[in-house]
Amino acid sequence: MERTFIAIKPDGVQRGLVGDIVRRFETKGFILVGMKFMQVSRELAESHYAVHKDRPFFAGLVDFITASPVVAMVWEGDGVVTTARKMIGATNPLAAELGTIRGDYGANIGRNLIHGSDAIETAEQEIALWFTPDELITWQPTIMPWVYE
Ligand code: IDP
Ligand code: MG
Repeated sequence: MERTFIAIKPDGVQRGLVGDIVRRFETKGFILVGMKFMQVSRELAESHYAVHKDRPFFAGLVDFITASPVVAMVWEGDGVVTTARKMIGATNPLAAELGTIRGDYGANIGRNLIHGSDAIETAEQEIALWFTPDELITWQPTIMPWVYE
């Protein structure tokens, strides 16, 4: 089934939003297949955000992501990549719809709380960058028939 990479950024952890953010994905019906609390190295941060390496905010972004621990996760479900992005909201929290994670809790583009893969191919690359295969668990929640027809 489709998987996506989600990370609660240092601001989300520092602000005590881990439980709320995880709850949103759980109650939506997505399946958690990997999760770790970790300090991000500069090397990992620079690889993860390599696509933005020439942007003016890149250095600040790497400093921010490595400043304090993050919660890295992999979630699974039909359409999870696109739906997770909808749940996360627009990059700038001031433009993000209320009801989204960034729309509800964010007030600044440089402190937007959460990362989510932007496409299935990107998700596969990011999952491979952040997790080893043995850190991902394929399992079937017993509630599945009540969430998926
Ligand atoms: P996304 O996280 O919604 O996919 P991207 O455009 O891929 O947004 O940017 C990656 C991350 O870089 C953003 O989530 C945000 O943390 C940071 N970022 C993007 N644009 C800016 C900016 O103009 N100033 C500061 N940080 C930015
Ligand atoms: Mg992006």
